[in-house]
Amino acid sequence: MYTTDGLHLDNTDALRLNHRDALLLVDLQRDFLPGGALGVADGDQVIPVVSDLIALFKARKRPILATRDWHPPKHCSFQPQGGPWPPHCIQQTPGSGWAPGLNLPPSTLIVSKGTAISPDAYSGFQGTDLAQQLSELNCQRLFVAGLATDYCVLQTVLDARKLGFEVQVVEDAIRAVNVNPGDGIRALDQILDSGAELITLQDLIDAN
Ligand code: VGL
Ligand code: ZN
Repeated sequence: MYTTDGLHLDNTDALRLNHRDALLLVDLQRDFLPGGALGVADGDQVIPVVSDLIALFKARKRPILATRDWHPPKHCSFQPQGGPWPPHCIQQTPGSGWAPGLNLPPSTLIVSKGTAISPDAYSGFQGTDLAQQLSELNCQRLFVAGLATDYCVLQTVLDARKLGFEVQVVEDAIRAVNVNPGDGIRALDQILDSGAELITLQDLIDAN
């Protein structure tokens, strides 16, 4: 749709899905849901929103990629090893499994991170072939959703911007850990400062 001056594209056109778009889901795992080893408050509330995102990208035959935290039992980020976090997302345990209700299509490209004892990896790009996979798919713009806003979503978005991707973060499909009050808000500021944009599921539905 054109604006009244007939010159500028509005958000509706900007958010219309095209052949260079991909959906990037971040760490939608049991341990990051309420009751999990590293539960994010209201983390479960993103699942229905993400399900709608998955349906949209699947219908448009656009790639869906999902990162997962995939730690060995004595990972350096765990408190017994001197790290900041309770043990979480240990490989092959229920806590590292996908969130209940998350219906990833069989074609989803899964990217495991933090798989060695050290270092830790908040960004889905760190120590993985995510950038290479996206380049093979000829992706130029990423729609990002998942957990947690102030750690893995933030660092994944910042790396994506450094690598030159356009990034749209679906604000109602992310939640923050908020170890310190305000961390989630500050993460949104950093996301915007990086040149990424915040949208809602509804924005995307309206444009498509
Ligand atoms: C995460 C803390 C530790 C995340 C992963 O997915 O945001 N946070 N490991
Ligand atoms: Zn972790």
